[in-house]
Amino acid sequence: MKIGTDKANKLRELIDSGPRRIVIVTHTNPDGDAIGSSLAWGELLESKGHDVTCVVPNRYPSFLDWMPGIEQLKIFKYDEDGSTAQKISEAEIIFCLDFNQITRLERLSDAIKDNETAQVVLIDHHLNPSAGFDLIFSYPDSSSTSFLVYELIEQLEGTTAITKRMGENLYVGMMTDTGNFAFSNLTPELFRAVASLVEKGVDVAAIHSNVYNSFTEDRLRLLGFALNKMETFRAGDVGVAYIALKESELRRFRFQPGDSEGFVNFPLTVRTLDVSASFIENKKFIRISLRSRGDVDVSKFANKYFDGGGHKNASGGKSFMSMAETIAHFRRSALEYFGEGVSVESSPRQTTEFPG
Ligand SMILES: [Mn+2]
Repeated sequence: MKIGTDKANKLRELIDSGPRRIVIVTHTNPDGDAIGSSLAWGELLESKGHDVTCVVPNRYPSFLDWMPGIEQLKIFKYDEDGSTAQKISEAEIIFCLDFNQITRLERLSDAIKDNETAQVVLIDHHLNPSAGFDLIFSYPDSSSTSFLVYELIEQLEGTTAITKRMGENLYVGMMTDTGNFAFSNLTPELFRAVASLVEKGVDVAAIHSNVYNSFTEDRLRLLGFALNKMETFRAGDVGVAYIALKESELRRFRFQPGDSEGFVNFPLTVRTLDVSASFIENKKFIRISLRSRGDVDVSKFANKYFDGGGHKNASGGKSFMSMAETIAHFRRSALEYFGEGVSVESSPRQTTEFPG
């Protein structure tokens, strides 16, 4: 994508105007893109002499522990001495990365709202940003916020400003948000960016192994359990699968945050399935993740039935109903939305592939 010169200039003015107190925040349950883009953008700002604090609402998954600079991340949930809250209240600029609704950060939302003087800048790739930002870099066509940050830095400073450490962080976001370069929005520009990161010494194989081959035995067994529980049905022409995990089940496998990350992608490895959902229960609500392939749009679906959102092929939402009610609502909604109310149970599809 092309970042408008006017907007780029405004951003340049903002970050080139002497040392500032800057806070970078990202979304709840931060993933590789949230953290990768935050750390890389933070390092760039630090190199320009700013006082930078990167804040996440809650803990990140342990497979990201190795990311360069992650030990300096402030976890707002554990801000016992209030020092992070103070950083937020004193910030002159607040960057919001990889999410676009300030109201969805729970307690951290209030801390940001209470600072009425800071310039609030959005850098994100999710659809439909909310109001309340002073400067908006919203590019839903970008495959990750990390790629967007790469392009911003390229435009503002040139790629020479990107260090190997920043490259490693950006690569994590580019890799994880594209399902290891397998989903949509894979542009020539993205692969050129990857090539330039490799030129800086980023070790693609090592990062892949750090992120994807670092799970616990419990997590692998939980995945096996989840896949065995998978349910499927047809909504018209659309094959739908879902995985539901209750809190008591998660506890049996000593669930850690991030353990269910990616589970929702597995059903789409089945040729006849087009939509996959996961329902992961915690103490307060059920987290819903949705994936689809091709033209099947789970972003609008999430918005219509679960007050959620995201991208066409990857979205999510929350349910405050019980697991049974959530699943019933999901089944009804999927039949209505994807299948115009016609399920295979009542109207079997004609097949000519396997006669007899
Ligand atoms: Mn992202």
